[in-house]
Amino acid sequence: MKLFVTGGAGFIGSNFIRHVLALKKGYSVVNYDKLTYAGNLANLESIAEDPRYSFVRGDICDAAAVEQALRGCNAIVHFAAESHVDRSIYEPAASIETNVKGTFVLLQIARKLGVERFVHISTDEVYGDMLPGAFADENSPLQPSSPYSSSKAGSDLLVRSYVRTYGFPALITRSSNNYGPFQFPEKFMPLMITNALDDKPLPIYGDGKQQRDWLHVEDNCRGVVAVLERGRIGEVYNIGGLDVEENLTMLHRLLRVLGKPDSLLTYVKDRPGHDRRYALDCAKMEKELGWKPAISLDEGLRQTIGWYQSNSDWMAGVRKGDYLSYYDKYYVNRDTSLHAIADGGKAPR
Ligand code: NAD
Ligand code: TDX
Repeated sequence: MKLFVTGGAGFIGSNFIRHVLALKKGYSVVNYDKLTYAGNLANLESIAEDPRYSFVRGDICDAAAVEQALRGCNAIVHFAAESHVDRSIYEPAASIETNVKGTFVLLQIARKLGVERFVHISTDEVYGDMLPGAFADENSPLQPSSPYSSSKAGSDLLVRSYVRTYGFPALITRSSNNYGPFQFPEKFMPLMITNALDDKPLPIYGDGKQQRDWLHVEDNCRGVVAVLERGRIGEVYNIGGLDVEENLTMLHRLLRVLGKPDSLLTYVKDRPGHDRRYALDCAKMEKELGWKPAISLDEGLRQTIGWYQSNSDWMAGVRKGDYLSYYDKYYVNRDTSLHAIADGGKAPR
């Protein structure tokens, strides 16, 4: 099986490539990635010399480049995306371009070249807010709230239309919040862990009572392989950690494992349109594919914190340049920047 992985230099994609090469002897992987701010080849150092692995730098919106790189591959696992909700609120254009148009380009070329299976990686955010106590199953309505989640929902619908209209062999996974090694420190878990390690404030949006379902990235990778190999064409599969926590509770858990004081916690201006609760019903994955999460939150948090503690070089490599200006603009000067967005203008540079 020759796999074409898009976005393989990002957080989940790089974990997925290492997972597949370690566990699936008959697989080779072409990693196709634009290397945006979130793409980092250092994530793949451990397998860079594996003869079953190759890397092509390219944009999924570039049809000619996709066609050239995709030739000879049997299947696609499509991770590439602008994946951060906050950035999609501050600068929505890139999310729409990559997540919607990029997925369209991939579908077109994959159909032209006769790709046998296409796994589209989506998110629980397409379901929008869940009411207290409620869980989204695969038939729940799509009610996305942010430019990011609406662009992902748009790409899911495009995939669905290709299955229905052209008989294209695609499947969709929708996972909850992933955490684990190699996650870029703009997302909750790595941002809080790395700030806490430096005794910097931990910025909680709004009242911190929003709920998220947390999934270790390794469990997600195992789920994606199950869908790739055994999922039914045209189906959607929810992949969640079955562990829904309030952000504040999660922060306290992190602080306990890190041995850091609660006084680091700081309330900051809320994310506009902030979804209150995500929660997934994952019975289909268990019933059809025998998958359920195997890594408990306690174990996953200890392992993840340990990874950040022992990979300070990796952290120093990503927490510089653009990341520092991003942090400055949206955390240090958060009120001014968010007011400017609310006023309809762009935040000052
Ligand atoms: P990430 O931001 O860490 O990585 C995205 C990767 O895509 C980067 O390597 C980047 O360089 C690449 N990329 C971006 N635009 C591209 C383009 N136009 N052409 C080619 N490559 C491009 O993202 P992630 O957290 O690893 O998420 C991967 C996928 O999983 C995304 O589709 C995301 O929507 C989905 N997802 C993520 C989570 C999560 O918790 N992180 C949860 C559910 C679903
Ligand atoms: O500094 C912060 N403070 C804070 O309170 C950050 C970065 C986040 N938060 C809150 C917002 C959310 O309620 O923590 C929660 C998690 O935030 P993110 O890590 O930004 O994740 P989320 O918005 O839930 O989206 C994630 O899960 C679904 C991924 O980023 C998406 O790619 C995925 O589709």
